[in-house]
Amino acid sequence: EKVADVVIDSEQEGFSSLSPFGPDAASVASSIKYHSEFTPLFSPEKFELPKAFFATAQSVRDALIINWNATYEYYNRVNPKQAYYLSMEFLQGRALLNAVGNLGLTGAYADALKSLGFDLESVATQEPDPALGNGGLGRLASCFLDSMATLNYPAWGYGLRYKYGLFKQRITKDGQEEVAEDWLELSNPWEIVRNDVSYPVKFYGKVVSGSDGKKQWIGGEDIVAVAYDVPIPGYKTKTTINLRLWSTKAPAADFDLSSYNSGKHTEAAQALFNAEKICYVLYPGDESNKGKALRLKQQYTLCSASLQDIIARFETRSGGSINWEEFPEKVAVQMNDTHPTLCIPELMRILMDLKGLSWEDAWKITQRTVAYTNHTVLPEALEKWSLDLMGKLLPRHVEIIEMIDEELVSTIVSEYGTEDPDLLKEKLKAMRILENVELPSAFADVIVKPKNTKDSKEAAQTVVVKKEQEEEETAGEEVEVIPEPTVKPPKMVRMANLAVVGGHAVNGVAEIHSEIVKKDVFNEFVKLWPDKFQNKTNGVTPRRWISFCNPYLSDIITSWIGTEDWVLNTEKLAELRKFADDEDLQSEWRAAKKKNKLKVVSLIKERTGYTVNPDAMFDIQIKRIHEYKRQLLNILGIVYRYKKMKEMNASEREKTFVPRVCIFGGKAFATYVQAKRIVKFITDVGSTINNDPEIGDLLKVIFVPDYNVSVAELLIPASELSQHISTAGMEASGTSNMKFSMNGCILIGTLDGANVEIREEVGEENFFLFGAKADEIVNLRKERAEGKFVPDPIFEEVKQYVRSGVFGSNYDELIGSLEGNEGFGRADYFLVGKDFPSYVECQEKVDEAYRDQKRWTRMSILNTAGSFKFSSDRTIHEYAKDIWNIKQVELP
Ligand code: B1H
Repeated sequence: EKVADVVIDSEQEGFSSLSPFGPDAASVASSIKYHSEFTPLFSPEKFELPKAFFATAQSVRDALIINWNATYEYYNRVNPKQAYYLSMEFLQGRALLNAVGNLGLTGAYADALKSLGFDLESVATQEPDPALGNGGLGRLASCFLDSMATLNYPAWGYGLRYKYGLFKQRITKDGQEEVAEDWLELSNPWEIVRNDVSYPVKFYGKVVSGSDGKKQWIGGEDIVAVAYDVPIPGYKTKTTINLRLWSTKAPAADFDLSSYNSGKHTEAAQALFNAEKICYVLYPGDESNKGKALRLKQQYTLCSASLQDIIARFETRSGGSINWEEFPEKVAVQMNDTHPTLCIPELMRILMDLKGLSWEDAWKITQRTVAYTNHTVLPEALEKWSLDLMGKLLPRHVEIIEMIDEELVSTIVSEYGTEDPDLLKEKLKAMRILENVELPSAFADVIVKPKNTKDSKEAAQTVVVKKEQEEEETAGEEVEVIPEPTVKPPKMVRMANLAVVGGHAVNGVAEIHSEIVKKDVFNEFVKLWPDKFQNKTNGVTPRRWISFCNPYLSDIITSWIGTEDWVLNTEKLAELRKFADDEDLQSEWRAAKKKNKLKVVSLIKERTGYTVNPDAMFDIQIKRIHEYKRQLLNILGIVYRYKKMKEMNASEREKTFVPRVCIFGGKAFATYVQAKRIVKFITDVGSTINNDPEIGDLLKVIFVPDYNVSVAELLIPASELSQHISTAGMEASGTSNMKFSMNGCILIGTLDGANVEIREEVGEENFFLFGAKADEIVNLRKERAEGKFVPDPIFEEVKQYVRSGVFGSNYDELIGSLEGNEGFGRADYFLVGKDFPSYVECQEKVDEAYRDQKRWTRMSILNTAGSFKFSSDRTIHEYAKDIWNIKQVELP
């Protein structure tokens, strides 16, 4: 209980044996007590739950910092090639149980807290869940950090420290309501602010040329990015890597003291606010131009600060003899989607303007350093920035991007020649980085006036329709009349194209997705550079997603396999296969599921007020609310089931249907109107069904508000059926599908994203498949557009039932979007109507399988046993070998 207990002598001990206190419960308890006294968060007299959490976290942090320092020192000494994962999102989830679990101190902390009158689990739930991400993309980044540390890869994450995470979701009678998520309110015990690690970042201004011809960017607005480090411990290793998050502030000189003293207090602090607001929220609404500019500032801040930091480290470790050609041998930068694509022009700028390299050398280095992961093929999600906006905010970067675009045009022209102008035009249209921008002057004459191609027809559509008279005059003639557009389409920068051109590797995140990337989205680039394109099927960390969130199941796995090695070597899970029919394993397996379900029964009661039956099948769909993920298909399936129930008498009903608790969770983007309608509809259906005394426990529909990582950690272990039912070809991978499968949950899904590979691994008889295939979708949409689609009568029946007002009114827009209803929608773009019959039929098969609990448990065991491929350890090994070219470095 004395400070002296935590004194460390690093000189004598060497790094490996450093620990702030012994691993026994008594030492841990004294460290917690020490922090409860000396960490000034709460008034000293109260040692209650919130304070117990902070004191415990501070004590764990001591251990992490020691390992962090040791790791940093060691990397500095051996100077290995290091990978940097740049991401606008990290969805870390709570850190306490993960940290003590990875440190192997769970037992010691549980006992220590018990001796102080607390239990570890309740202490852990005091931690705010930092939501610095939207969904799968951010959570993937966090799983990757866990695997990098666990596998001893020298790698870091770089992101932004948003003051407010993704909004807190409230569910009211009007649907979703968003409330600011002030996760830092009580401070964040895991971060270490590095006031000495800060970099200037600038915006606006102008570019000037020096007498030596060198370009120099003079910024118009200057801010400072400050590093906040979050230690990331590996599992059963001393390696503790870093997640460096940038926060923004104004340079000290920007506080206008004389204005302040003359009474203009707000004006005096304007610059401070302007700088700080960059990191206020995760995804600033970008409907307005100001919102767009802010998001672009965020992206640039991440890229600029991270690269300055990486370069400074490279220079330090080069020890005075800097050879820039070696940069790609020491540094790999992975761009998590296109959000950090400004890395490319920023690295070029730094190398040329600040370090004096030539364009050619800088370009070679940049290309060898960066790589890009694509996470979506939805056209509306492929980022584009207005060239005007970017030109104002980042004038030098736009010059560099124009130059990259010009070199690309040159490559395309020399590859395809100029004989066939139509072909050339097509290639340029697909590949150029700049959109709606004239060809660089050097190429202006290369392309002769095109014939009346499909393209020029498209252009004509945006234009005032030609007079009929004119059309008559030209009918049947070969003369081409290309009308002048009246409104010029906006000039845009296509970030994905820039990322493909500027990086040495491009990867998709599941096999089918990577194929679509190659066949569709970047097909023209694949023809130019086939070797750039790869697949890296996503994975999830088995530490957080089985071991820590599902201790009941983990104990069973360990006792049947005979070792807990499977946490690191997930292929050992396959050994469960031989016990799939063993009655003892089966009954233990079911008992564990039941215990997890009971926790969710309490969660549901607490969050929604509904009481659900733990013996019913738990059927779960949790993910961002999006039309392509088709929560609407799920809820309409439930509505149909309810209608059928209502048509039966009680005994028929019980014979026909397996009791189910259908659980939804997920947030709709605040301005995504249709997604918010879906949330409202689900909750409306829930309030009708859940209060129908005829139905009772046979069917319940629950919307768990404020879905986040912590809620997922409770729901996934408790789930028996989970839904991954996107329109085929639209979900790049999905990662919750992997978590569910690992936890012995059976999937119902389409052949989309990682579902395809999960089904291959667990066996097709252990996966409920339905729906149209990805390669059929284009034709199906075409048929619809041509009015050839004949909806199945049961789809008409279910829509009619909704319209009859059973669940309330006002679903015209929602149901209208599933029909070719002018004014409302996209004529069922996501093919809910097409897949509805096969979905309903598949759900009948689910009921049938569930009735046979032996069969169901076998399927469940075989899911866990077959999920080993989906460990992010496997994924990270692949990135390390195929893209980053980094080696594992174990601390001595
Ligand atoms: C995924 C995103 C995403 N793909 C834009 N794309 C964002 C795009 O804030 N933004 O602008 C945020 C996120 N997220 C997801 O990535 C895919 O939909 C999943 O299928 C995939 O599993 C996940 C991880 O690869």
